[in-house]
Parts: sequence; structure tokens; C-alpha cells
Amino acid sequence: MYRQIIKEIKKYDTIIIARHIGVDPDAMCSQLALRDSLRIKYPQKSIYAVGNGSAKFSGIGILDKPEILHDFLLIVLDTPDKKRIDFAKVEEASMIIKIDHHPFVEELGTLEYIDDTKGSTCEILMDFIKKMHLPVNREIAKTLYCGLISDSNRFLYDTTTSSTFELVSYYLKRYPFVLSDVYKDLYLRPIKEVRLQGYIEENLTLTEKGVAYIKLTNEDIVRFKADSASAGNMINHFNFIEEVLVWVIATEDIKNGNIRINIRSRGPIINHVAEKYHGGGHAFASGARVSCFEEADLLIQDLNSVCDDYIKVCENNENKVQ
Ligand SMILES: [Mn+2]
Repeated sequence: MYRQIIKEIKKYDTIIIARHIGVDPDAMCSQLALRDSLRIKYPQKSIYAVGNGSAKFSGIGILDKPEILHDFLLIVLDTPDKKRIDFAKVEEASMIIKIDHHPFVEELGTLEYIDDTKGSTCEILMDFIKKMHLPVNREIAKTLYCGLISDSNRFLYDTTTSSTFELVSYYLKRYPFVLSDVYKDLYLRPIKEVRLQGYIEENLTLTEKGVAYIKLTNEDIVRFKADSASAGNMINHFNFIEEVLVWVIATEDIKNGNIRINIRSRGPIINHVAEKYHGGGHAFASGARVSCFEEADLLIQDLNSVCDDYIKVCENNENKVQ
């Protein structure tokens, strides 16, 4: 499959690399690393990484705004479905290739490389770039590591395997980038965010079945001088709380006129609930968009039932063991 992808890349003079809406570091790092590597390998081609950026991730690199495009290859990274691609001209592509680590949702193109056992799209690309002998420099290696670190939450999840460490070791040995530079790009944050985090911690509501949630209105966001994206991105700070199985941040997004939902789980599978509410994602990390806080309540109720089922299954299993 890797070879077929390279074969298609060779055919086109113009290549667009896109990823999902609501940019995150894995999505952005994967498109920048692939772009920069292909630009070195094929200097005569026009290769662009597209989509809306975010001030928060501006340290990672710069996206492109290409103007007129015709007969181009579209490579979609880190995105399982068409509606979540952050690029308006998907239909105009001569061909679409998908490389992704999300569970399969729908076919986008004729060539799809999906490995949902991997913790990040950057990890897939590390393997792809290495095996296909594509050019790498210190900056590209650092960018790939940055995406891997962000999606794996610093090797926290079981998607991290010996091959993850082997790939990291391979790149770090050959292109020794400075680890603390990566963490600065990812984790340095203003105190207003820490204060908002404190507010969330103080005000989480906990259901009987282990769903913790908070609803942040636009007023809350303005009061903490934050934005809905950075509030939602705090979701990863609430893992490993004894009483909490699933946690949700519901943030009013007046720019888009809806409510942004971020969900994480440390047991129950949640992506089917996110899909029911116009979203999706991974088994334990998903997002959705709902029209109002009342709809968010319905989603929270559904998550509560998922937790209820999960607790019952766990109890049954325990009984069997005894
Ligand atoms: Mn990802």
C-alpha cells in the first residue's frame, strides 16, 4: 500500500494535504511533516498543507493558502469522513488518498491506508516516511514527534507499543531535535487557561454512573478570556479521577452557533454516542457538535447509560472470577 501511495504522488504536479476541522497537533503536524518531506523529495511539484490554523498551534508551523487549483491529488490525513475535512474543494480533486488512525467511517478515495491500532497519524507517517526513504531533517522529525506526543498524550495510552518507541528512537538518533522545544510548543499556556481549568475542576457535575460534565457558556469563556477551542482542549487534564469514568466539556461556540462537545473515557466506549450527535472519533476520545445545551443534556444522558452498562458488565465479570 505504501508503494501505491508513492506511485500516485509521483503522478501529480499539484498535491494538497488536508486534515480535519478543529485543528489539533496530530492533524497539523502530520500534514506539515508530509508536505515538507515531499517538497524536498519533489522540488518541482507544488505541495500545500491546507485548512484553518489556530493561534495556539502557530509555533508548530505555517499552513498554505493556495489559490487556483486544477488536476490535483488530495491527501487527507487524520480524518475518517468527508464532512470533517477542512478543505472546500474535495470534489474537485483528481484523486483522493486517505491516511488515518481513526476507526473507519466512510470511504473517501480509492486509496485508503487506515490503521486504528496506532495512537496518531504522525506515528503512521513515521513508518511510511522511513520505509519509503522519504527525506527527513531535524525539523520534520521534531514535527512528527510533536503530533505523536500530543495524540498519545505522552505515551499514556495502550496504543503505545514497542514499535512506537522504536520509531521515536530511530528518528531521535538520526535527527536529534530538542525535546523541550516540542513540549514548549504543545504545553506552554497562559495563566488565564489555568484559571479556567481551576473553574472547571471546581464546577464539574458528577452523575451517579460516573459521568462528569461541565457546560461552559460564552459568558464563562469571555470571563476567562479564553476561546471555545482552548476550553475544549482541556479535556485531557481530567483523566484518572476515581469517581469518573467518562467526562465531558460542553462549550458554547457563538462563532459557529452551536455547542462544542469534547468527551473522554477511561473504560466505556463512547464514539458511537458522539456519532449519534453529529460527531465521532476514537473509542475513548471523541467530539461532537450539538445545537443547544438541552441537546447536550441528552448526550450526557446517553453517556450515563453507556457507563451504567459498562459498570454492570464489569460487575458480572468480577462475579465470574470469584
Ligand atoms: Mn490524530
